Amino acid sequence: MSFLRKRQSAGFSRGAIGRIIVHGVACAALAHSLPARADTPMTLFSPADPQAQSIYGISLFVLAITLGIFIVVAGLLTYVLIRYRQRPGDEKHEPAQIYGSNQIELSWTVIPILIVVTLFLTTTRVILGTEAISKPNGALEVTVIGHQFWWEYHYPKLGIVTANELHVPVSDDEHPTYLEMTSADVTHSFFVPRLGGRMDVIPNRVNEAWIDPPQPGLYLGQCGQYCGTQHAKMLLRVYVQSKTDFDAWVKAQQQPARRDFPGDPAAAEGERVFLHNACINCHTIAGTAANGRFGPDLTHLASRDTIASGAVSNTPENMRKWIDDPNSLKPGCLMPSMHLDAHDLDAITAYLTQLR
Ligand code: HEC
Ligand SMILES: [Cu+2]
Repeated sequence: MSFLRKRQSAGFSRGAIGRIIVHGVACAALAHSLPARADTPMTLFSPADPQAQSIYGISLFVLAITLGIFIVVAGLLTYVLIRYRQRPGDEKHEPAQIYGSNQIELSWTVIPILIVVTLFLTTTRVILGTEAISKPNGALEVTVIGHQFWWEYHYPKLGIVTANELHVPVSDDEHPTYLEMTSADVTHSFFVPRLGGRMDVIPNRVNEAWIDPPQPGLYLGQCGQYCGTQHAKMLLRVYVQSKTDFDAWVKAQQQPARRDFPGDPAAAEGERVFLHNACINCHTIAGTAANGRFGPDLTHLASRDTIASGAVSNTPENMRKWIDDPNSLKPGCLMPSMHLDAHDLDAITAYLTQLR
């Protein structure tokens, strides 16, 4: 029994109707035939945690009802179009004109009201059911801050700050991950389709959500709210790890940045160049004088698989290209080109690739 299932009295997908619909709708057949691998790309049809599952259940329910409406309306329309089409000799007379039928008017008023009330109640039940769950003591807390066009993550109790790639432990009964979310500039939306719901990230407001993934793996997401030029490259990655892997990651992230580079003069030179450039106004590297907050924390940059919010993979070539001119990889992003010469570019790249 997972965390949600144990507590959520209103879990829609657990209900009998939910099960009937899940197995009854064509989409469900498609979804169930999809591989349940944790590293599948973003898909709405393969929910991986209980909250995503109950949202999936309710969406199938809504889909089933609207499909029913579509079939009835389109069916009647087709029938009437064919049955009462114009035939030779019809030009002379008008069809019978019918005014005011109580039965018909009542039915097209009452039936839609019932449908809307049903949709409203079932949806509310799922929303309240997931929101009512109180935070267990063992929950991992993460603060998510949306920026144009990247994600900042703080683990307040662990003293970790990182960007774009969120690491969380596999959720056993008592260890879901609570996300407190806000934005540094405009409205964004934290959206990892296979985990939890989609939650807007709004300036001057804290929204809460939680994810509860039972399987390790990589879950992809992206900003779900248009937030500017590079909205489409505001990707996010959630690494769900076993308890041991997660603890090892935490340990590594808690270290200050590497400062000595024996046998690697390029990296040492890179550190010097970095610390004497405007980079430090926007970026933090823990343990150095760099403590800017405008851009992502770079303390353990090399431990990430991607840079620029998932836009490109973290290779020395991409890193150099990025520092040379970020706009070549992410046009419109908010890091300016520093117009460094080749020597400085090579040195900073050598330095940053050492920050494991
Ligand atoms: C005006 C502020 C600013 C300055 C100055 C700046 N950056 Fe950035 N930097 C940013 C922003 C904002 C991002 C995030 C861009 C995005 O992903 O859309 C970023 C992203 C990065 C990234 C990718 C980080 C990641 O985790 O994806 C690297 C590496 C980087 N900057 C290095 C540098 C270096 C090296 C310098 C100095 C030569 C520098 N930056 C100067 C604002 C700045
Ligand atoms: Cu965004």
